[in-house]
Amino acid sequence: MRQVRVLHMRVLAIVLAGGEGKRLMPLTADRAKPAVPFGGIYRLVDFVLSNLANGNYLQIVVLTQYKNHSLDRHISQTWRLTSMLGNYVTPVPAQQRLGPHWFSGSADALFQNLNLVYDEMPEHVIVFGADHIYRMDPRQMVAQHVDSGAEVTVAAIRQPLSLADQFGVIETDPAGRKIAAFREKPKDAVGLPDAPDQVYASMGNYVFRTQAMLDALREDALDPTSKHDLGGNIIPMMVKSGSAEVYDFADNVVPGSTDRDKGYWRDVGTLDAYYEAHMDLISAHPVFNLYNTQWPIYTGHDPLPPAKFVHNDGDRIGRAVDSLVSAGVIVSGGLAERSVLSPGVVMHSHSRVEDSVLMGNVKVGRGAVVRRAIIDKNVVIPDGARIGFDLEYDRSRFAVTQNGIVVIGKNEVIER
Ligand code: ADQ
Repeated sequence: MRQVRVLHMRVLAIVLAGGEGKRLMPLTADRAKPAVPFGGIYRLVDFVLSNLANGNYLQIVVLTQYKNHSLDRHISQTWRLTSMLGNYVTPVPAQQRLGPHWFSGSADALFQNLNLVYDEMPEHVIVFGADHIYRMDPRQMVAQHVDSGAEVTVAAIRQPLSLADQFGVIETDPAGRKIAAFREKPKDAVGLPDAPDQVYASMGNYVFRTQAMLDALREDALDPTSKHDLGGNIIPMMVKSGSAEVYDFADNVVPGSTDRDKGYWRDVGTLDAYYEAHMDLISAHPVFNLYNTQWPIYTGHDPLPPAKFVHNDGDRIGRAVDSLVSAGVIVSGGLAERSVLSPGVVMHSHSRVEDSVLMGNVKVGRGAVVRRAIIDKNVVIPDGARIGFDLEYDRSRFAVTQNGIVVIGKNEVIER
């Protein structure tokens, strides 16, 4: 009965994809954070869009703003749905509809695009972020939201207390799901009663009753002191009015998921988190399983020839082990270990790539060695270069993260 009711609800999905992603620089130097490539062939935005599409929510608008060209192109080319059944995934760039200013925060982005909501007049609106790696069946969250009668439902997951200042932190009433307090990125959070080293963190995914969302956004728009931020202003406002509930991500069951990857969710907001999420993909029993065909992650890329491994002879090795290797890759007498090789990567003789993420068309010269690095598109590593060995030297020319990962930006020219 519950399923039938939920299936017949009119639901509009809005994906917030305007984030600048400052902490992912240089990967976000000329693309929006949700357009950052991930896992060889994907872009970050593909994960949320796949979750919505697999959940059969197929009226989707994607709000973009910052450096949106590659994001708009990716969405328009990859996410073309047949419009015959009224389905669409539409990128909507900031348009200054309400005056000569860009979006000031995520709530302002919604407010400036309310015409999209009026066009559909849905009963409920799903508002999801665009920069997380996870599988989630959004129908289960919508079902709880509809059943409970909440004005807003916020998806939440347990996270380490030490990361509390990166998240919206939720306190529930002792009886369960009602949100008693919501604080955006608090510096003084305390742990949960049953786990003092953990907090309950907002995933930045919300389901709103449409009218409640409209009322809250209008009230917020009139407040000159507001930052017009969903986590900072709208959700705390709705918590005060007493009908905000939490959806526990631990309850979400995705078809085909294993004990190992159930409940997997990564905010890849920093370079180290982005790197670690890649390492989660590559082991023999990955913590995040890209190969779950019951809940596929969709994307699109050029029709490339199959990956090829040559020159496995004498003192040369043309091989990749414990790695993800995309189409169009040529490993010619080089060795890749525990790495992600994106389409068009070429490794030449005697080269080695270890524990690294190589994006599209990276060329690794003869005898070059790359260790613990993220190399953005089109970079050419010269013959004999060594990346990731002398971090002081690397720091003088590239970004090096707190954990010692060397990051080389798109198209950068490298001297040996
Ligand atoms: P943050 O990710 O820090 O925290 P924010 O920078 O607003 O919040 O980004 C949220 C989403 O909105 C991202 O997908 C981003 O791309 C997008 N976005 C940001 N500004 C936008 C704009 N002006 N227009 C369109 N899209 C925009 C949020 C919540 C926290 C929660 C974490 C979980 O505020 O409460 O814990 O997400 O990662």
